[in-house]
Amino acid sequence: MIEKLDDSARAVALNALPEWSAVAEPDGIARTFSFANFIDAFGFMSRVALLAEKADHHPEWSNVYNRVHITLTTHDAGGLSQRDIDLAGQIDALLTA
Ligand code: H2B
Repeated sequence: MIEKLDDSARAVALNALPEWSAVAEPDGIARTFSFANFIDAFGFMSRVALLAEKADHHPEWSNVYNRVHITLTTHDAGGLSQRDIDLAGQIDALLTA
């Protein structure tokens, strides 16, 4: 069973993910991404979808034209877990690749 991160683990993890913010409802982390247009945003979502499926860990997200808002939370843990931190790092890496 995957566990929620404790306060000190959260602090360390968020420090390493400066573009992400802690959110309370659901308990997780969130980031908004902006692109030049809808096609670039949707292409990014496709790449995130492949990462999510590979990890069996799926985002809560929305898309409006060129923006993608992603919240990562772990339903099985009832809140923020290491799976969210790992997926956030992989998502960030898509943008620097
Ligand atoms: N995604 C997220 N965000 N949290 C989960 O707890 C989760 C998931 N659990 N994707 C996975 C699927 C689980 O339901 C399957 C059965 O492994």
